[in-house]
Amino acid sequence: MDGGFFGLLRKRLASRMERPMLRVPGSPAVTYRDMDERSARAAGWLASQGVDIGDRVVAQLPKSVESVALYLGALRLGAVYVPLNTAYTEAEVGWFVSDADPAAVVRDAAALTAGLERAEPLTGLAGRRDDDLAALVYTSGTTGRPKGAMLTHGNLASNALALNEAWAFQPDDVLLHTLPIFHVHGLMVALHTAMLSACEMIFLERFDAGEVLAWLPEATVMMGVPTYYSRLMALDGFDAAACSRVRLLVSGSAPMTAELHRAVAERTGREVLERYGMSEALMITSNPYNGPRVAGTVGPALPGIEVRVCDDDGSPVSGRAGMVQVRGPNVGPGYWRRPDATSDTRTPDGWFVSGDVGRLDADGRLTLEGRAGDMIISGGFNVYPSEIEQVLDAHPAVTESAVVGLAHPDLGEAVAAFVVAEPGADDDLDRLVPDLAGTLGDVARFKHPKRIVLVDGLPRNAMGKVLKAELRTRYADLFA
Ligand code: MLC
Repeated sequence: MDGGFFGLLRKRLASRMERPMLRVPGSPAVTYRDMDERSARAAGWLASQGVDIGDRVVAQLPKSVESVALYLGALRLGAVYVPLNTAYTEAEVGWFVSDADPAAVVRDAAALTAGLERAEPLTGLAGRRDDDLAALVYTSGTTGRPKGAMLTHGNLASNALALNEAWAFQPDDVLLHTLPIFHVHGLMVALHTAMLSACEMIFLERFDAGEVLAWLPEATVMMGVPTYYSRLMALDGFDAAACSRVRLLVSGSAPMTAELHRAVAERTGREVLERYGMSEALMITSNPYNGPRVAGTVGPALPGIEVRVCDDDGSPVSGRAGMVQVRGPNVGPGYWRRPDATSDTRTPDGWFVSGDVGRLDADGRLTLEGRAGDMIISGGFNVYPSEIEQVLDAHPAVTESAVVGLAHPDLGEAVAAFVVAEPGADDDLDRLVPDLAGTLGDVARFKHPKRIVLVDGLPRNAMGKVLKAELRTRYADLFA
């Protein structure tokens, strides 16, 4: 594949360059040709800073026309784009930068804008093959530091083509784009899929339910995490009239409850299409565009992708729960500079072990039933309990802590911490909770516990292991 994913975009867009691409409220419309020129400038700007083919470019930037241009410019130059959540703290960013070992770190939006204005455009495009790296997307793990999930040009291209077809994108579609673009959902699912058909995107910097509702009548497609839909449901105006042009509502990144699925359908006459994916393998399954979208399931594997469910000894099973495994052109080559972690997630016969527990029914539909580890998905962001527990446990007044995800009406799941104080700390208990919150200063705020509960002890099994399931049951209504 000449020119990698950017080359594919170029081919698909060749006859449609004058079409509008991004409509940012209050700014002039950006056409596909404008974006092509901006990406050439971005490539030139990066090259002028010494970025070469294969070099990493770390970006922690607000969502903007310029940050899209930087992403496309990096692809065009053959560099490897490393997007970071804008909520990450200095300490977190410092760690990502040391791991990604980049040739450029772009965090200053004003400097980026000024750089693009000055830069000499680099109009060519680097020769990239399917297996050349295009991006690193950081994900944490149950233990240890975050890992960079590597994605190749072939991964991006195959997945964008599969989704573009499966979801029937047409040039006259208008995508309401309100997701952040530092994760695969907003960047690779939404942006790529729409770009392949030269669609227009209403490009909002962040999700605000009222603003989204105001734009919805102009959109034909929206993508979001379940929290977006539950927040829209809280507004009376979210109804069939607001969705009169909408042909597709997609949900992903976190499980949507069957109840919310039904409520949206009743209110809008549109059945949300739920799909399943992850940074390491992009999109894996999708409910059908034509055909029944079953609430609570994530549908069959996308075309060209295989999904199986295996029991503990690795044998495929059907109709009962097991570990979800994936094979196909969507699966990335592993974790950046972490061959150990890569091989831990591969079976001997080359399947990617997702870490999710699910069940396949006779016609190949997947239903997710939980995760093997205790990862929390809060409002579509992953939070790893061990990261928070380590910080809490380091506090001198804390004997031990356990962090779990509990049902939350807005975020789906929210982070809760259960803390056992040191015996001598009794006098300071009133101060302990705010003090603990303060010690999390180096951790992005979305990961902070929404509640810290002081308890006398943690429930344990006979082996001494903390029973998180029991905490989840006992405190199920904490956020109700
Ligand atoms: C924000 N906050 C969160 C949070 N988002 N807390 C817990 N979980 C979250 N997801 C906190 C902030 O830290 C802050 O806390 C307060 O909420 C207000 O911040 P905000 O930025 O104004 O919040 P808001 O705009 O309401 O954001 C909520 C949200 C956002 C749901 C709109 O989180 C969001 O856009 N989520 C989408 C995530 C996403 O794109 N995931 C894709 C992953 S890709 P304080 O304490 O400072 O006041 C993937 C693969 C796949 O998973 O298959 O898609």
